[in-house]
Amino acid sequence: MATHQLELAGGVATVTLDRPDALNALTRDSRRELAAELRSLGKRPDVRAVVLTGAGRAFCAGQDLREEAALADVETTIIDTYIPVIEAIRELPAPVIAAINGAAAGAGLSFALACDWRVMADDAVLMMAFSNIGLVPDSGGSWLLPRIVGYERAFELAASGRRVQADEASSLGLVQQVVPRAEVVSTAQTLAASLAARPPLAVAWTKRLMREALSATLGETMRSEAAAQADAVATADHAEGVRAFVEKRAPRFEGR
Ligand code: T3D
Repeated sequence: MATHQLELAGGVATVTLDRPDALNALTRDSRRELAAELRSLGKRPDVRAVVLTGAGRAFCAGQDLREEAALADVETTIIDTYIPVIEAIRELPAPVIAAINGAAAGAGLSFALACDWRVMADDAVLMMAFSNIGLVPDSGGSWLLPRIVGYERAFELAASGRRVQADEASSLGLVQQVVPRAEVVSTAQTLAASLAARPPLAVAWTKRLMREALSATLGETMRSEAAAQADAVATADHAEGVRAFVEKRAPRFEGR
């Protein structure tokens, strides 16, 4: 049985984790299938934005604590099945928007934090659940969280394992929008559609530049920008953008 669903509409791919009876908790298979799906979407020029969400009342409860194989060879499991999901989100050229429809806990929260934008349901909770069961953050949680909220808040959230409600998540900058639960996916899809109408190469290169800048120097970043700008200037979308500006009309970007 499929562990997620995929819907494509107007350049927007919506990936829905689909194990609602287990709060979309992650199994080896579900992680492998999700990483493969995201990598495959990354190769499709017709996919210009991705929404990641969960079926039922949760976004993702992290590792499925009832999966029998869970504790076997954890280091290899993390390297082989968790990290590829995070890397697929980060390396996907199109923006990835998390539509946090319900609880996001443990690695499920790490998946959301790896996304480029987060929309959260007003009754959802975020939880660095790892320490509640004697574990440490994984799937990039130790790297992502301090970069979003600063070291002290990240440490407190991870060490306490407490629930973070939507208003606090918003004030900490953990999520960018809070909306009623019934609107969380449509809000993310509307934003995704607006991003899908933007010049896809410029958006993809902007994502890459800013991601890389998080662990690069100013000098390195400015040189990467210069190289990317040389590529951007040569695109048909740049020519179309300038033409549309001069002709006072909306541009039509084709991704080349
Ligand atoms: O081993 C390795 O691979 C290492 C890597 C680990 C990565 C990780 O992600 S570790 C973190 C694992 N996740 C958690 O510890 C989260 C556990 N869940 C919760 O804290 C809460 O359930 C939630 C905050 C997610 C939601 O709370 P709430 O109050 O809305 O729901 P609930 O009543 O706690 O849970 C509802 C049901 O879902 C319940 O089952 P039941 O009693 O109705 O039969 C609960 O056991 C089940 N459930 C929730 N989370 C998980 C789960 N079942 C399996 N695995 C889960 N992670």
